[in-house]
Amino acid sequence: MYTAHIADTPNGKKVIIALEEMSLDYRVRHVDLSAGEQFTPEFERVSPNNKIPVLVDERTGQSLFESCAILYHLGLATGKLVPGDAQGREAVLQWLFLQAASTGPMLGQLWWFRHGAPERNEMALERYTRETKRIYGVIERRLAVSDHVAADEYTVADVAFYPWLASHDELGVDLRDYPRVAAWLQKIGERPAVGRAQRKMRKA
Ligand SMILES: N[C@@H](CCC(=O)N[C@@H](CS)C(=O)NCC(=O)O)C(=O)O
Repeated sequence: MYTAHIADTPNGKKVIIALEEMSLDYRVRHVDLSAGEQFTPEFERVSPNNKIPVLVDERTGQSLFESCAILYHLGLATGKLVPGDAQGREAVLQWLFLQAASTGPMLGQLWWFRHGAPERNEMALERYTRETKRIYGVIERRLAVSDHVAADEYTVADVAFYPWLASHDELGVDLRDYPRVAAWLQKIGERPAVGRAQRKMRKA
């Protein structure tokens, strides 16, 4: 049994998608970010960077922070959504790092400057829009040579990118410019585990 400490954000969503895909037993604990629950001493003990998500394995007491580390851990623990060979796993890792280090922060900043900032900031909007579109372009080109982000099979790298790239409307990205991303989003969105995760998130 796992406890997933999350909020309804792309980083929270990807952990729930992975738990559903791997048919694991878990419960959700919602962290109220606007109330500052991420800064309580209790939460800081499991998340030193004061961010969701955190996954706790209730059997062993092990806790993990950083969504892509959580996805990779679950993949190795279950043998699901990670390739069986070392080269394939390293391919997955490089895309997970790219997602966590670049896609999340850049799209996250664009989201904030579009929906959270108290004042309109043209320079920030221009900078993060350009970077966001560049990242959609990276994945568009990637999907021209492979059916999935990291490999020819569905892996945790697809799970990591999915909730971020699915936010295209909120980010002002027109998917007609990225037809392969659009088709990939549709295919993943139709997976039963992804549907279950979306319903779980709405209830969390
Ligand atoms: N690189 C981290 C990013 C986590 C992150 O940014 N979490 C956000 C929600 S999506 C958060 O907890 N924000 C609360 C805050 O910044 O105070 C990961 O992938 O887990």
